[in-house]
Amino acid sequence: MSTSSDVPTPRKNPAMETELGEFKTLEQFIIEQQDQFPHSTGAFSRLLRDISLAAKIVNRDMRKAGLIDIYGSTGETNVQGEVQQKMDALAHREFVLALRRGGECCLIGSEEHAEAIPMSTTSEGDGKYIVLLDPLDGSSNIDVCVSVGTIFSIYRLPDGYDKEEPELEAALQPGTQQVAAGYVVYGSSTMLLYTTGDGVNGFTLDPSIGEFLLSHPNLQTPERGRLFSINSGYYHSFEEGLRNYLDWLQEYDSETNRPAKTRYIGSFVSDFHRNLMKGGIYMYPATQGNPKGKLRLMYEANPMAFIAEQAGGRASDGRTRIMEKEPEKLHERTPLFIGSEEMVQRAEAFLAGEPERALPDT
Ligand code: AHM
Ligand code: MG
Repeated sequence: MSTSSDVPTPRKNPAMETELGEFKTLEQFIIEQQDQFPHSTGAFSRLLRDISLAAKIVNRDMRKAGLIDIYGSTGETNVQGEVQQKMDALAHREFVLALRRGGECCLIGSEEHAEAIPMSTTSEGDGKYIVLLDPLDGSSNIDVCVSVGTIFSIYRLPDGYDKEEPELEAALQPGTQQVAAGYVVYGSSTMLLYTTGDGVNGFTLDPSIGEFLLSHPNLQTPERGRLFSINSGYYHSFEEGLRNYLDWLQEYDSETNRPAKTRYIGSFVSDFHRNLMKGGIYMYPATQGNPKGKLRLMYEANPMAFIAEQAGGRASDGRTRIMEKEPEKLHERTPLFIGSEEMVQRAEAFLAGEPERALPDT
């Protein structure tokens, strides 16, 4: 016969509930970071809060895709000549609204808008930041329930520009000038990762309390990985060095843990995020259809390069470090090789026609 002492104590079910106090919220984390800078005005913290708020709204809407009318295209094409999805337009709108309302941003560059958008804000904010973003990367995947994301990059308005009417040139800064960058992946869970140049921290959205909670502090990516992500449908238009690298990855060699494994979702944020966590390389090189690569330097390559480097990884266009490229246009494209340090270095060696080139760590 059972006694009261046999009754099992209810155990916390981590799948159902988040213990308050167990995790720091994004807001708490931002304020703690801000406190390290005694002269900080809090403007940057408010800017991050505005971005995370827009991300939560986009997340909420996306979770209802299929039930409300946000599937499919708007019938318009964006500045790159690509079909604009309804969710692209909606995400763009939410981020612009949140940033305008917040008042800390004076200029937005968005993949979904041909021109840079001056905020001309009348609110209380300082308006000294420039935000460049891809509001919804991989949006053609929404209709089939595949993970998509938002990518953002933050710069300071350089001296000499008027925050009321900043010219587009103010946004054309190399990636090394970023004060912060991050992304949100709307996947099986929703995560926001960002860096301010002092490591990478990841936050997972707890939908029951509507807060991003610090789940992945000081994230580091493996130096070597086993995953490679590329659209190999374009194999025959790749340059010879790249084809040789892909062939090398697929050879059998137990000592170097080959063959590597292919993983390609076709949603850059999701491919990048998986490779960051597990170790791997993402490549979007020049192809016949996109001779300068497909991804955008300012909205996709620079922010992810900042994250990759801060997590111990590497990013280049195959020859030049991404963050050192001088931008000429807001919407310019670049080839991109990004991920685990050793894999990106080896890709660069193959592209240079020197596959045997000693890598610093081998
Ligand atoms: P998007 O920003 O318009 O969504 O385009 C970028 C996307 C990336 O997410 C993805 O990696 C790539 O395009 C896929 O291109 P492809 O279908 O040529 O492989
Ligand atoms: Mg994109």
